[in-house]
Amino acid sequence: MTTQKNQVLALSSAILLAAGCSPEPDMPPSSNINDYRGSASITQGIAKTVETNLFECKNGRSRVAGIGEITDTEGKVWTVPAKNNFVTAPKAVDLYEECANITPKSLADVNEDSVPVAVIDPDGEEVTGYIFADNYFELYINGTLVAVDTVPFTPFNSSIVKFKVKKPYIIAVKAIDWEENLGLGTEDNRGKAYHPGDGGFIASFSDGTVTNSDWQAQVFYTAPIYDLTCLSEIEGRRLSETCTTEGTDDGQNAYAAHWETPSNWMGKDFDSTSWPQATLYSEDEIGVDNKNAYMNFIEKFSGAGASFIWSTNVVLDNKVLLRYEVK
Ligand SMILES: [Ca+2]
Ligand SMILES: [Ca+2]
Ligand SMILES: [Ca+2]
Repeated sequence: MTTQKNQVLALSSAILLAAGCSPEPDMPPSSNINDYRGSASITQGIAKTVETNLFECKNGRSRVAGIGEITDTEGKVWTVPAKNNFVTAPKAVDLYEECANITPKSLADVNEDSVPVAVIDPDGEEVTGYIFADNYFELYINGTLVAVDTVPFTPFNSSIVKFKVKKPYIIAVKAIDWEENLGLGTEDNRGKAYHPGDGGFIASFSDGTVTNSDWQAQVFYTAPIYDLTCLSEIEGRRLSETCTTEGTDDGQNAYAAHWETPSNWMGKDFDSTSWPQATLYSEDEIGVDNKNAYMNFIEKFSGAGASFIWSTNVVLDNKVLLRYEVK
């Protein structure tokens, strides 16, 4: 095995040398920013911090949730990890939120009657929703922003929302996998300064709606990318499944791919037919078994038949928009 591998390495080194290339492992990314031909706008390196921290945990530890801006090669400015309404929007009621000392052991310890009802249709049905996001969500019903997550990054929390609406209606969610290294898609974690964190979103609603593969999920920000040739696009799907972050410590020079967000993406009339179906992820893949914000209410998540959803890459895709029509 080792001998075969050495032969292959020797052969590829010989080919690289013959082609005039260096086989050194620290060679720069094999694709240049100017060679990229996909539909994304590409940035490289760290963003300028424009908001140092959106959230202070008064009761424990939280990761710094900043906002950054970075300019692409055409002069367009991108907000990372994403534009959001955290400061101004109505906050969801916490099911579980350590920083606010809200730590019920189960739903029986939650006063669901105290949750305010967002009225979309006065003669509609009242619906209760249970939401867990890694890391942040904004929930729209028929284009109206009903509530946003109270914790942008960590600690992990969960939320309860209520709204009154008539069927059919559209649920639209902006989901953000937050980042410490703004513009680079990474965080200091697991002994690595540039660890790519993962995302994930799960919800169930009292009218029987659950997150599953019938939802649509489109990505608008992918990072870190170390070799732009790993990005591809097939029939509206923005793919990064062959992208790897293994074997690189050069996180400060990572590329990021950005796509423009349609202004009415959350609206009832928005045409999302080109968006891919959501990809499903297991609880093990998201890593929730040590998270009380999820496990204490699991009856309303996987126990209700809901699945974790995201776009095709739950690690590198950091801003994902979700849509689902409740018929
Ligand atoms: Ca959160
Ligand atoms: Ca990520
Ligand atoms: Ca995350």
